[in-house]
Amino acid sequence: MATIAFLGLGLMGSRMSRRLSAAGHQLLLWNRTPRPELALPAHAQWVATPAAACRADIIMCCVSDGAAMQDIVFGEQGIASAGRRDQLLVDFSSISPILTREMARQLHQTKGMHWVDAPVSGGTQGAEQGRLIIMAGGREEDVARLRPLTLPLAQRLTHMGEVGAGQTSKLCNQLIVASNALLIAEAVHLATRSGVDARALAPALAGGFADSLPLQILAPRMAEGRFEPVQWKVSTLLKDLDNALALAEGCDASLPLAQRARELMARHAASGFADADLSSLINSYGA
Ligand code: NA7
Repeated sequence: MATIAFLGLGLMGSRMSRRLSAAGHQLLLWNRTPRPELALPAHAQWVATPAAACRADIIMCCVSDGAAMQDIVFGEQGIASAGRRDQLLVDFSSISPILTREMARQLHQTKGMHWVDAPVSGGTQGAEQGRLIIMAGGREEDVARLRPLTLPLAQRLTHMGEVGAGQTSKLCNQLIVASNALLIAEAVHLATRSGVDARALAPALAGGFADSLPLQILAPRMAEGRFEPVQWKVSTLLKDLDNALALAEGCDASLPLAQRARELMARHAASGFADADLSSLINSYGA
């Protein structure tokens, strides 16, 4: 079994690392803020810095955004200060494909390390159950090295192309999730205002053309005003929409719906809901 370093134990990383440990992998764990409340899984030990995590065979990261990846890779005591030739860095975070390509190039040039971007979809529920889907970008041989390690994490890993292609695919996923979440809030709002019990929507629409995992997860929570526990942060979707719009600008793609979703999501985040669950979007509709 490979020794795996896992950096970033937030909502997703804590669940993913627990599944890797349960599958028997030796783990080196690091989180920027110490998290003593997280029970240390079997076969795991804490390390003090990202650099110290580099004694693992493979380094996996799952942090908030591109700035966080820059910190843990190129910051003081970062991965770049201790990484070794042909060591593999796997980034499960969702960040910009443009930044991904730049960081991967720099890490390869200075350290000879290889990068696979492997953002995931499926939320905390998918992470908990090992049912995530992974969209990977990187060299064929690096993705092949990663694939067996993802068995406890994901129902599917698809190799989408060169470094950055995984992140681009994840942005496509997030365009659909963000617009869908906003439409679900509108549907719950319309049902409620017009006198239909919105709690009945998700079971009624199950299996029809409008059905989706977000509908099944978000609609009941919105209808009942249940926003805890946080499963998808509003700020996470906002970051993804920003990255998608920046990518679109660079390749002359037009994304009018994503543009509108970004405006609505930004307004919601600015009214105090940045760290709230996506189900809180219903509050923007006054019911
Ligand atoms: P969370 O639960 O908000 O967790 C974010 C993690 O990222 C958490 O471990 C943070 O550490 C870490 N983080 C944030 N900024 C930094 C910096 N600057 N340096 C090091 N570590 C940092 O997010 P999720 O688990 O839901 O999502 C993670 C990714 O998967 C994200 O890209 C999603 O879009 C998909 P902290 O505990 O705050 O010290």
